[in-house]
Amino acid sequence: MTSFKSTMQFDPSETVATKGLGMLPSSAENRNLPISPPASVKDDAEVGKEPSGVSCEDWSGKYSFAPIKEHHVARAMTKRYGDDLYRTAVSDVIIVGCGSAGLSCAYSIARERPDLKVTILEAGVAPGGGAWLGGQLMSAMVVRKPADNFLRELGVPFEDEGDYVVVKHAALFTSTILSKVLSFPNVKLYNATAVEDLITVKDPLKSGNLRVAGVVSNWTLVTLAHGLQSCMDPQTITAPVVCSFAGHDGPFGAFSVKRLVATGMVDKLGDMRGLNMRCAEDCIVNATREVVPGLIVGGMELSELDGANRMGASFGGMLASGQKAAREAIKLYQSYDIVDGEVAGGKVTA
Ligand code: AHZ
Repeated sequence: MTSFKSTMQFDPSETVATKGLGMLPSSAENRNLPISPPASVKDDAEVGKEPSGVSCEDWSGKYSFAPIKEHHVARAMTKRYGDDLYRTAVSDVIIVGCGSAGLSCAYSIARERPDLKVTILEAGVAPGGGAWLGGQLMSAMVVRKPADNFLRELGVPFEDEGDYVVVKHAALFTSTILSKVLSFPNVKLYNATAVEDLITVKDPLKSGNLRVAGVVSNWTLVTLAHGLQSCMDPQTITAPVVCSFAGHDGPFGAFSVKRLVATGMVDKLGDMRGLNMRCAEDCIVNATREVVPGLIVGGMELSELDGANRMGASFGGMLASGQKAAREAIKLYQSYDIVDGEVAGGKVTA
């Protein structure tokens, strides 16, 4: 604790214990902390001066922001978050997990069907899953052909190595697709938000069957706090189609397929097999499908359901699995008669 300068007056007679705040400075030296501003500000008269009300991009020491009040910021965020929650409570497609497969799916649906409300839920603060790096914390991302076509479509540059291409940094792929996904007006991403359960209802298309009709979610911090306190009731988002790309097993991984087993909708998991780069990617892409009514599974989550091999640091299969899931999701959506955001039956074709 050397450089933190507080505007709080600190009473030297108060100890950390009496304050009850473990993070306050406690040494004698720190009790006489200087009051802001930082030493770099030369003129004390400037401190606390109200802004002129005019924004000015003058780099000669006169840069000044347009005025703001604290509640403007608070309301700018809460109003939009509230509006988003209200609007997406009934979505058209929900995507669970925002790694390379989930992002590829979101991009492909949002681009193809700008009229559909696509809602993504990502448990982590940073969307992107494992696709910020290649393998073993190395930068480059390997993508086997023909998934290079998708990179071309996104405008992600790569080096062509013959049967595969290499993006110089995985983060270049992830930041590019993420920026495109978030720019679509029909996409909402809730990050730091975990899917805690699936909504299951009677399937109007097949009597006696259950279908997945949405997700139950909570801010991830609240989900994790369940271990410490009693149950905290969650939120719901419904949609005629849910696509899950929660990755292979891990603290949060393979979430939806594990839940299918727990609820009896699927007998058991096949469990991801060892690495076989030669066949794993074709297998995941070709098997990406609706696994129970209303739920499409792709990416590495599917390997846990099907008992398929992993592929290691080769990403074409994730991109193409997301693309395939998008096609399946649009096909499914179009096949439904949807009333008030719910599947009421199959579409009657003339
Ligand atoms: O945080 C998770 C990650 O960002 C998120 N996620 C998992 N459970 C969730 C839940 N609610 C919300 N309950 C959840 N989000 O899902 C994302 C999964 O991303 P990923 O990169 O782990 O999976 P992917 O299938 O998109 O890509 C896998 C990449 C791999 S793993 C692998 C190997 O191990 O061999 N090879 C490749 C290419």
